[in-house]
Amino acid sequence: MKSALFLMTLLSAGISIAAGRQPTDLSRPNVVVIYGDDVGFADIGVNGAEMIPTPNIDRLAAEGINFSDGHSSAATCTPSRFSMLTGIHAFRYNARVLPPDAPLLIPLDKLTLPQLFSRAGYQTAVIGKWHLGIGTPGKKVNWNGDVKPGPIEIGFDYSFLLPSTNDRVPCVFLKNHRVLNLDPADPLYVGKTLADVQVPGSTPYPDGQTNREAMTYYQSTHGHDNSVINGIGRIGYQSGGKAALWNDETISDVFVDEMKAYIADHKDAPFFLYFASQDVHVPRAPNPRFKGATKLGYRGDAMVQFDWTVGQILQTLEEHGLSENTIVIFSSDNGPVYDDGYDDGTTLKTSIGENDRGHDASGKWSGGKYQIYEGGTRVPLIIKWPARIKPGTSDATVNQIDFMASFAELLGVELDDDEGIDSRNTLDAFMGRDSEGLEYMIEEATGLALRNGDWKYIEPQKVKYPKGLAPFDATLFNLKDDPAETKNLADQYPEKVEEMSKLLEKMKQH
Ligand code: NG6
Ligand code: CA
Repeated sequence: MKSALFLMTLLSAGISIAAGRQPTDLSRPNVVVIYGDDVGFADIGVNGAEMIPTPNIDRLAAEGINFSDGHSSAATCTPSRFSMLTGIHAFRYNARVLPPDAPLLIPLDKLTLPQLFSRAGYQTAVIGKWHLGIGTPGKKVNWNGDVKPGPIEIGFDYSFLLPSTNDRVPCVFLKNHRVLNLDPADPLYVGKTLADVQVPGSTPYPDGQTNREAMTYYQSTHGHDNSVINGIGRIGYQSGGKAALWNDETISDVFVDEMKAYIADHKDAPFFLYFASQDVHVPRAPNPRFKGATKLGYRGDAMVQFDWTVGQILQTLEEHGLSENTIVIFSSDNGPVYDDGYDDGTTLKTSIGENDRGHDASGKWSGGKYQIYEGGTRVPLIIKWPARIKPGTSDATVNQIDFMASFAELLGVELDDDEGIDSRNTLDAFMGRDSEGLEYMIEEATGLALRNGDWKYIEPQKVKYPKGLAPFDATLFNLKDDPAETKNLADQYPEKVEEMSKLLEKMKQH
């Protein structure tokens, strides 16, 4: 950051705040990132879902740009969120899906997206699922005191969190540094084993490994058999904190109420809101008012709940007269999964095509969550900004990791060489002015792949592919003719394999 520019940015932002920002200040639009969890490319009507009505998301798409080749940085949650918030590939930090009591993963000395917005004079907030760890490595977090470092320390001015995932303990909300509604007489403990949370004066929840009958909501199909809370088995153990427990069926309502309050309080100054829904991650427990909204049971109904959430956000912006000059981004952290460890009726039936009772959540793309196939990272990506963006569709290759450099460009903030090192300025593509987007793009799952237009090179994998390819084969697909990634062209185009594998190695080094 060049200091003169920094100062200028601060000054101009300060002036516009002091004067009461006009909603027409196009240099400082509000930004709301609506982030879904495990929402697949074709879980939304506008991308082909026929069995799940998503009228609000479809309206958002009609009023913005719907990207056909938009990507999360990785095929699981923690890595994608890490990359979106830092502009750094997760594999550089060995970022994997975090356990419940993991320390903060984002280094405190790295520029983050909220810090970037702060530099430009914004107020920033995160509401929703975090899953990036909280606390200092090697030190146990005291859930009964100040729970940190976390989102506040990496740059958010306000945070209201589901700290890990909805299938991991602790099953409580965290407002800034404190557990919400915690009764000091019933302290909260979190750990890996039951012994960790067997603390005098505190009562652990039933252990699913010895009390499967406690899982009354639905049973787990794999894992999810530690503490059973609200009749649902979780990953990790918890004791105490009973008054602070969330109700799985009202988590979305709580986040929506938080969003409404936040926007009402911050409507007069530019804000960046990262709204991270837990929908449609397991355990899917949509509010009973959505029951039967689809024929697909919990997963489909949770998706309808998420669409309702999106509608609430759009309506709140409208009510405050903020629609015109707010950038709304809708996307997801990774592709879809059907059975992800609970017996909620969602099943993958490969025998009838890769789908759940007729609903193919990744559309024509193969695979989904965890996988290096396109379905793993090619997710819904919609960007709406009525004041500046002409509605339409785009086939440009774009990635969430590039939000940092692109917003830096938009806001006139200069990044230092060591900030957001993997983030590229693709603002023109995000705004619909460039129909190509990225020439090369890394996709991350258990291994890496490199995209170059329709070409996709997948480096030799350590894990077995679901589709019968040998784990150590390099593969090359052409997505134009073969979107489902079934025909390995590596032998036919050895020079393309050579070119792309070399480039991928180089990009890994940075
Ligand atoms: C896995 C969980 C899965 C989900 C995933 C993380 C089991 C058997 N599976 O370990 O249910 O929680 O982690 O999902 O426990 S993510 O969207 O947060 O990356
Ligand atoms: Ca996810």
